[in-house]
Amino acid sequence: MLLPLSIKRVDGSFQSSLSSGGLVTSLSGLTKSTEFRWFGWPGIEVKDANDRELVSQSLEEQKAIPIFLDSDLAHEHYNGFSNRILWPILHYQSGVTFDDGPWQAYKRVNELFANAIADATDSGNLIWVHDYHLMLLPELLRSRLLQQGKSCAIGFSLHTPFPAGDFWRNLPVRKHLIDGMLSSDLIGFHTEEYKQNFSDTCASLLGARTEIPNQIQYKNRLICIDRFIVGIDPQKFTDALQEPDVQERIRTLEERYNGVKVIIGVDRLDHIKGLTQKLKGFDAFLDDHPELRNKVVLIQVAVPSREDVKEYQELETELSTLAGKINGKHATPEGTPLLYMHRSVPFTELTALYSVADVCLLTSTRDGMNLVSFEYVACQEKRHGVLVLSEFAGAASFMGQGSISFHPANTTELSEAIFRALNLDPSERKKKYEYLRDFVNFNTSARWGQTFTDKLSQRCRRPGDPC
Ligand code: ADQ
Repeated sequence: MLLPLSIKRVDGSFQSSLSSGGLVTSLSGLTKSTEFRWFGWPGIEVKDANDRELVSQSLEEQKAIPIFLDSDLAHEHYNGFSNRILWPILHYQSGVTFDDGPWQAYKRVNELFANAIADATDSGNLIWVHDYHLMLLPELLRSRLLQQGKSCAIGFSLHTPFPAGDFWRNLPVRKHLIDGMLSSDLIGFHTEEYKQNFSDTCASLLGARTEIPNQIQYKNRLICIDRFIVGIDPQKFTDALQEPDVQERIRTLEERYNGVKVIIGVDRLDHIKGLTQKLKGFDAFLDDHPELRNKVVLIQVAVPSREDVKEYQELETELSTLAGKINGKHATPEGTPLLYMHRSVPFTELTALYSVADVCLLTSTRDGMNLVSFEYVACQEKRHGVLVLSEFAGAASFMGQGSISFHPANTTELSEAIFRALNLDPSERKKKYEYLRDFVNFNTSARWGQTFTDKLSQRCRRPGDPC
């Protein structure tokens, strides 16, 4: 729903820059191979008509078209419903309270998107809707296009898990949302499991027919569903590693950590990333292996995220406290075992950190895919570092053979997984690494986008054909 760009007012004008996050990473990779226009909220309130024109102009070069929203409406939609109600349900978090106000804002924003996109679209265009913020959009869009006599194929991609039917039922508006999605021609999920959960839910909640794999029949329409492997642009990382400033930074970090094994973690500061579990697991590992004191460091980058939401502020407080306790318990005059960085780091630093790390530790309690795992692999050609990946990250369903898997809430298992990763023999590391490298290099974001849009244009040409 947000444009993949942040807008800033500078000296009476507006400047845009690319924002961070998994969806941005995958869609940016796609710009190499596909021509498209982005529609989305620019992230700031712009009331004045002249200013709106300036914002539109500043986005023209990136082929981005702003959909302007009042800040209260945007806040209720984005933080109120999408991130406080829908996001936790999609990630199996219990204790969510439903409020009608945010739900009305969610509906309104989806309507505003439908109006803007329908007006700007020509018959025959492919429309690709992204993520949980816009689940009602396919239905609203289809009816507006119909009113305007336009015919376009609509695709929808969900970047989060889709939970098992019984969990999804917790949401009072559960039927409206999947009904909205079902006006698409093609719906993409990250894994087979999410796809199957969605299909089962459509059958049980809406009575849709789902006997034929990968297709749903509902309200006299045929909707195709499939799994598409979202990826990154690995070349961007291999190119960055050749840059003199990145190489210099790698040398500095290697000197600094000479004789010390580095574990890296990079996550948005979000409950689903299992950061509390990660820190507790690392604490258990340090308890279990006093002989490794001063020989292992965990560098955890926790990228600030959704800072307007109370639950995220509370999580940040909890993590800083926990990080302090761990260092208080295990630090020596020679050093601290945990470097907890609550900030965004520049791309140069990110690639250097990925490159010098012996292990990448990702502990998601649930995660649609997890692209950090892909990025780490893309930076490890020389070192053959080990990926320790929670079984609850979507990526684990493809990367299992090349990584070490564990249950994030089991601190003993987590501690053992870290120990195993640090002690894996070079031939096994190489074998695992090569498996992951081939997977990441094949399943690029460009391939993901191409596969999805090819299939969507097929639906456009032959809507009644089986999927
Ligand atoms: P995210 O939850 O944001 O994405 P993830 O897939 O791990 O999670 O991607 C995070 C991205 O942010 C990575 O590409 C990373 O490089 C980038 N990033 C991290 N720190 C950064 C920084 N300081 N500056 C800029 N970029 C930074 C959601 C879902 C995931 C799913 C993706 C894609 O939650 O499960 O994999 O979308 O579908």
